[in-house]
Amino acid sequence: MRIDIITAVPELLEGPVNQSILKRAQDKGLAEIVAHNLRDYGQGAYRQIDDKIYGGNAGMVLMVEPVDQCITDLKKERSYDEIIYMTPDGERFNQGIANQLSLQQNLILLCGHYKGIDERIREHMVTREISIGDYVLTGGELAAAIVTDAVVRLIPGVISDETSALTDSFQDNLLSPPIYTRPAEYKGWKVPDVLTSGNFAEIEKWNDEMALKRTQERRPDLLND
Ligand code: 6GU
Repeated sequence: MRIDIITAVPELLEGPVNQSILKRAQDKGLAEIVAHNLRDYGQGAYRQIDDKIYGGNAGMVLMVEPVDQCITDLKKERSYDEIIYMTPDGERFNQGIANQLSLQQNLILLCGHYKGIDERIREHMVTREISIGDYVLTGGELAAAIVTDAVVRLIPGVISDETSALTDSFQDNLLSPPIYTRPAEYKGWKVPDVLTSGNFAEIEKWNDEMALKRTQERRPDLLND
């Protein structure tokens, strides 16, 4: 899978997409994550990429032309399954959307900045709009990093234990049960006996019950989805 991220601030993405599991996924050839600096498509000697909003509102907007040229260049190289604009007024991101996107071959994530982007990009080029939650960020980059992380970790082979992505919280609309590791007792704080019992049927039952209990207590909304 290939993810092209268009941004005015590629530095914001460098850490998140080039460390740890996402780095390993790229080293193994399972994912290719490429940031594109909109400034390279800027206009004139100052490489302008933003301009004042028509109609008087304060603030700057990403211009049509640099974004169009960047996307057009990318489309010459390959076809894209989705061109996703990262925006607080998009569809709220969740595990289901991550699952869907992880099945695609080529994605573009377009990061807005300032007050946003010229609406014509959204009308004519963008195929989907995603928000990561009901709060406002300074730009779409951190949101794009989050979407990239959630999607790439689902690609088969990225996480060493293939089953682990499937047993995540949310994959079955349930939160994870509590988990423990050695020692079985620390400062008198004990691991539940069932987990050290070696009775795998009982352990599985306990895990299922705890997952349900935790979901009922903390996120009852998930049980109604
Ligand atoms: Cl995708 N972008 C921005 N700027 N703010 C957000 C967001 C995206 N999702 C939630 N808040």
